[in-house]
Amino acid sequence: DEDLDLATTPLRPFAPLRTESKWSDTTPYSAKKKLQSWIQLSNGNWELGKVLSTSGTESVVSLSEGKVLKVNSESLLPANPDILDGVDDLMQLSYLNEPSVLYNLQYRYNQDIIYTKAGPVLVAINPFKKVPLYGDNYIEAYKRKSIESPHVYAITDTAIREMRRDEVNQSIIISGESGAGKTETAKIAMQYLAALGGGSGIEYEILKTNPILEAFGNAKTSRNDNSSRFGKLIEIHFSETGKISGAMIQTFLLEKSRVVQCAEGERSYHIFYQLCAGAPLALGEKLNLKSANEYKYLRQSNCYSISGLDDAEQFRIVMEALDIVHVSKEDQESVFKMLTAVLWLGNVSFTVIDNENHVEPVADEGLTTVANLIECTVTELKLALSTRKMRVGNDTIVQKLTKSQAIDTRDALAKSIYSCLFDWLVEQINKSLAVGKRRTGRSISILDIYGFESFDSNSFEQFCINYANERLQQHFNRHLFKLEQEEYIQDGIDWARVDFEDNQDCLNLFEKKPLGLLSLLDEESTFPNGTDLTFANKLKQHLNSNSCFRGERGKAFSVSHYAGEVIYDTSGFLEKNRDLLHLDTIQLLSSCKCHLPQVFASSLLAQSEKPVVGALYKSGGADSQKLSVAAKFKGQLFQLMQRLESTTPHFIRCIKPNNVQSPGMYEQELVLQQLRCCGVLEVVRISRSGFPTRMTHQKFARRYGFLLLDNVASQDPLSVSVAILHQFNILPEMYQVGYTKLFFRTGQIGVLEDTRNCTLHGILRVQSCFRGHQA
Ligand code: AOV
Ligand code: MG
Repeated sequence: DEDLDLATTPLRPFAPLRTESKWSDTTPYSAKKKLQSWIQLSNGNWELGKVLSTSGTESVVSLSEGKVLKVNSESLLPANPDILDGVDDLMQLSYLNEPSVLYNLQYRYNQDIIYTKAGPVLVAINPFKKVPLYGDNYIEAYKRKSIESPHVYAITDTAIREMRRDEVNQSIIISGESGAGKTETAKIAMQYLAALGGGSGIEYEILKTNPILEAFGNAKTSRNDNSSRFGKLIEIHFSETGKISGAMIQTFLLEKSRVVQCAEGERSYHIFYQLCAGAPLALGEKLNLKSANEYKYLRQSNCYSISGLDDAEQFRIVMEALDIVHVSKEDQESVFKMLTAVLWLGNVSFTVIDNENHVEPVADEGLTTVANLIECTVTELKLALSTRKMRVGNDTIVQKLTKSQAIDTRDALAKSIYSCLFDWLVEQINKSLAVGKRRTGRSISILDIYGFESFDSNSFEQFCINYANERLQQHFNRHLFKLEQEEYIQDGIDWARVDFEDNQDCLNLFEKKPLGLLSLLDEESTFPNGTDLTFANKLKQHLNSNSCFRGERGKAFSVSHYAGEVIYDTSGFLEKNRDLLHLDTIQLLSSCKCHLPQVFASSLLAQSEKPVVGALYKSGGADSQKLSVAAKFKGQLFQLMQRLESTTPHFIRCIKPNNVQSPGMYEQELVLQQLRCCGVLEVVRISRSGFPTRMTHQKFARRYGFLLLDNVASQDPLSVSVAILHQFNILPEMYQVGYTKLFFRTGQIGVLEDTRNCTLHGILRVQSCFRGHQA
């Protein structure tokens, strides 16, 4: 009677080797008395109940508060014995069905234990409140390994150890939906690295990059009050002595449309509100700075503050951080000038000057302030905002702009200034953190990008963000599933193949040439007559047979992402992808006396593939040689993936327990959906039935050979390895010997490591005693 056996055996360390069906231990079992079972209620939630009787296909179950229910026996799922409540690692569960996993996570979450292991992956559930799990005492405890409970500190510690042991660069890859806690998790990991690798003072600078980048790159969205609107990879370098020697930050695609446009209830970038609220009086006067509600760019979304957040105080924190990363006071003032110029640009309005609807900017406070701040003349600014130079044949003619063209030009200028400013800041930070020329050590990279997003209306930004998440998901899949399986097979290990969710089809939908989303977008973007509608129609024409694609009404289409279906509205896609900046605008910036606009102008010119001025004057007057935004983003992502491929990855999956950013609310369905789509359940299933730890015979023999009682120095690594396994009585079912490697079940290598460490320490102690005696 297998079921009863299992229920009374408190710990079932591993599943049978061959897993035939996908969920072998979730197949409905014949309900038995005494057994606790999961019963799904009509609202979709699972509740624990006891089976009172079973007849035919029906069972009578008792739930909490004396409720009794008649259910189909097939729908019951077995529950784990109480002794397994709240285990640290989901791999320890006897029954790995969905309600059991959900319950285990919730059981811990209710006690503010927000971290749980799922085999090699760390699951972090956002508490939406302060939890007492961080700080020096905890860091110290994890460092000394006196706490075992899963934690970001623990996984970061593992990364450091593996960096030293294997001399391989490491990466900590954090993923999860918007608002799930990625950025907070990244900061917690950085805190641990800084504490362990500190000493030179550079670690303090590294931590201070966070408030700066968040101020300039995060904003309140409907999903998250502090949503990252850019992706970030921070590579922290360690010297051979294990100290932090420097760092480098790479950012990905900042959402610049937010500067000029943002949805009701959301905010633009934090820094604007911080500046308006926190600028010292003298600075405010110098900049002619008003309060946030005087600026159209900030007014349109009707939201100025975030509850529980003091923008003025944040501004002081950012200024202090800028000092620490060595941005000079003079440069800081230029930064604030640029920000204020962007705000005032939004207030520039236009009046019609002829009967062809051509316009001219109104010469008001807005216009003059912008000119003052970027240090150009009002006339130059006026011209740049209302005309466009074009080359016709050998002549250059000046074309007047219509109102909508002028507004687009103004907004494009505001967006460019902001995104150039962001890039410039990152560059300054990188200079300050620069790793010395002697790059001998190793690095740990932390990846925190924007999470998967699905709003009521999704545009080009969500398209790019979700594409990036799709790529990252593939990296996760490849690493944890494909590579593992291939390794077993290559090494001749007897192990069943397990299928897993693969998102290659969705990636193909994006990347295939010439008929993929990205290619078609770029193609349409280069057609002078291409519009969002022609783009949408082209997609429907070419991609309808792809199972991940569906044409929607009008200009919309939908994509089945690994994390769910998203409907995209193509409005604005072509323009955002072209991201044209007229040469007039670049020329305006280069003619400014202030040095930042000049820097921006040259970097904008450098971005064009062929910075031949003549070419920029072609019909439309625009720079048509530039790489499209999507193409550039794809290139960046590929580079990122290549970099990550050369590291040992550590994955953290952040989970959002509710959509309202509230503490104590655990919505089962929402959590389950995230667990399913991010592959956590699959990971556990595969890890448990496999041998997650492995080492080559050579390495194993080198590392543990000295522990052998009998001298086998002359023997080959395989014999040494086998001798070690025998000496330590490692049970045969806990390991497999492959052609080149040894494979171990979870936890086995830990025993050997402990013995090794004790022995080493013992030797050291004996040696130091001995030296002590001599002295
Ligand atoms: P995200 O990075 O995953 O979203 P955040 O890291 O910004 O999400 O987390 C959102 C909010 O959740 C934070 O501002 C905190 O209030 C709270 N939070 C997250 N983790 C913790 C924690 N460990 N302890 C306490 N509070 C936490 V996005 O950037 O939107 O994808 O683009
Ligand atoms: Mg974030």
